Amino acid sequence: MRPEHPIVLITGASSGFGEAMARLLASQGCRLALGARRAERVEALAEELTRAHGVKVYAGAMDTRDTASVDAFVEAAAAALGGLHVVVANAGLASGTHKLWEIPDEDMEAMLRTNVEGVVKTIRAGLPHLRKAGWGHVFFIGSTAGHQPYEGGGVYCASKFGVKAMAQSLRLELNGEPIRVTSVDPGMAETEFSNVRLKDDAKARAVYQGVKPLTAFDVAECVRWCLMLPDHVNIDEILVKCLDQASVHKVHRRV
Ligand code: NDP
Ligand code: 8X3
Repeated sequence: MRPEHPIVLITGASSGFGEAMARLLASQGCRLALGARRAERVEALAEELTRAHGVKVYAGAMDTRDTASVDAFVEAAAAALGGLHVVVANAGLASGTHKLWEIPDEDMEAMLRTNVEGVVKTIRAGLPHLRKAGWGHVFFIGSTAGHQPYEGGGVYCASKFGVKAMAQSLRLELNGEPIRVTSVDPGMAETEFSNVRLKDDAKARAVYQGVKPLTAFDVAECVRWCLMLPDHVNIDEILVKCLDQASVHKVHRRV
């Protein structure tokens, strides 16, 4: 049975969706483990949330591309919090908008290692704790890019199609165990995502010009809702876009 206040581990909690999930779930009384490479950000967030909501929050540096770093973070978090019920494999990024024939190795490797390998490493480390707890929920953060490819996004889209495949495989593999598997797949949302991808703040702002995009809290709310449903309900996948985005290629702009 789902505990009233599940213990939730979130990767990529230093900004965007991960930070918003931390804020929302702390307000619901969940204990949290927050990881990212920028330790100072997650540590400050942990302090703030503990002060505001009186919940226990473990925070630490971790790099999802590195097995030892992920394993150490997950073990320390579970020890500090008394176990884990939920893993949110959120950390991810896009790097550049190169066509397939021109993408530098560095960008390709950053996306595949973080969005595919990092997700595997996170879930592989977390799952024994969910099994031990006797109840669990694994969240993948996919994307519309995992449903519909677009020019300049070949490798990012491949990584998010990969996320979809992993979520579907894991759900089959865990069938019969008390562990839910959900993929939340957002469209355009204004976070640090485009700043990281384009490495240019003005260009990043232009992505959302004239549009009312999703916020990080809209995506966090999808996670909260799936998590709080009765035990026998599993939301496999949520494809969530802002009203202005009818598809990857059709976005209404007020200019
Ligand atoms: P942000 O850039 O705001 O957040 C990304 C988070 O991932 C940061 O906390 C970052 O922390 C962390 N991260 C990146 N690489 C690593 C790593 N190697 N190890 C640990 N943490 C890492 O973007 P979003 O919140 O938008 O992105 C979150 C997820 O949502 C990603 O998987 C993204 O692909 C996906 N997504 C985003 C959409 C959007 O339009 N914004 C739409 C659909 C999906 P740090 O740099 O401190 O390590
Ligand atoms: C992020 C959304 O459209 O930039 O996954 O790929 S998009």
